Amino acid sequence: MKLDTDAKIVWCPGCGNYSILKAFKNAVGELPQTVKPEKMVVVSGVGCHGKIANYINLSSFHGIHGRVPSLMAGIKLANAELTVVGFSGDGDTFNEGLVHLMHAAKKNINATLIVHNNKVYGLTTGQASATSPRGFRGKSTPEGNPEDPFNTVALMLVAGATFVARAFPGDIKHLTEIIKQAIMHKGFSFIDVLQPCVTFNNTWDYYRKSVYKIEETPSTLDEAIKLAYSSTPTKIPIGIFYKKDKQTFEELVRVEETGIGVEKVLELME
Ligand SMILES: Cc1ncc(C[n+]2csc(CCOP(=O)(O)OP(=O)(O)O)c2C)c(N)n1
Ligand code: SF4
Ligand SMILES: [Mg+2]
Repeated sequence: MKLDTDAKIVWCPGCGNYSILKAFKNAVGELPQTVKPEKMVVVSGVGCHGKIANYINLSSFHGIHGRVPSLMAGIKLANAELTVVGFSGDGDTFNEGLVHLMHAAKKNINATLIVHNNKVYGLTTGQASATSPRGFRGKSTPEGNPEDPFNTVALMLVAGATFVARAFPGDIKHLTEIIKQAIMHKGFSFIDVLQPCVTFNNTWDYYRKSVYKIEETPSTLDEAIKLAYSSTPTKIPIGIFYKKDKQTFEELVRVEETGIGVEKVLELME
């Protein structure tokens, strides 16, 4: 299936988003035939990353800021047969939409979230986000960001995500493999992508020198959290931090299987 669209790509030349787009298209092409592209839905948020929905020839929903995880949940509850992949930004996910993210992970919605974590608000031209490093100088922090960033992987592990990974777009093959595994995982899959923003936070050289591949996925949550906190500015693990089998929210509340009515679903969603 042709995944390209006629839309003109407007990302800055050299933006890490191109590699995320390429890795996703590769992944879709390499998925088992049981995953049908016509049954896939792409959801995107607000920010430079959000335009990705226009560049992929699959059904899509370009949502509002911070609500990608909620849209993913709604789509899965309406039709659990769909394969849902969300693309969101760091500001989108960890500032505006943090609560939505945490609850989608807690519920173990069977969907995949790919975060374009460029550690800056790209579309609004360079403000610090909740993942910007301390000292980051941008439009909103000209003297340097006084705050420490979230440890995004640890946050997702604690929230209950059942597949947690980090990747770097400089290694498209590795990113492709992780996207494939995330999509095939039954449960909430989170991929933190260290995306360079060439215009406001150009981290290509920095990440090329500092990322290293995790040799073996930790077998316990404790070990995964330790690995998440082992990251230093010069040694950043990429790969799969954690993977666990657990019943999904859809399995627990699907009306046709459980007889639970829509009122109960709404109550559980509160
Ligand atoms: C509710 C709401 N608040 C704020 C904005 C303004 N806004 C648009 S994009 C953006 C941040 C984008 O940063 P990020 O999510 O990191 O995406 P990027 O552009 O870096 O891909 C903000 C604050 C908005 N569109 N909607
Ligand atoms: S501003 Fe940054 S994130 Fe946005 S398209 Fe340009 S390089 Fe990419
Ligand atoms: Mg961003």
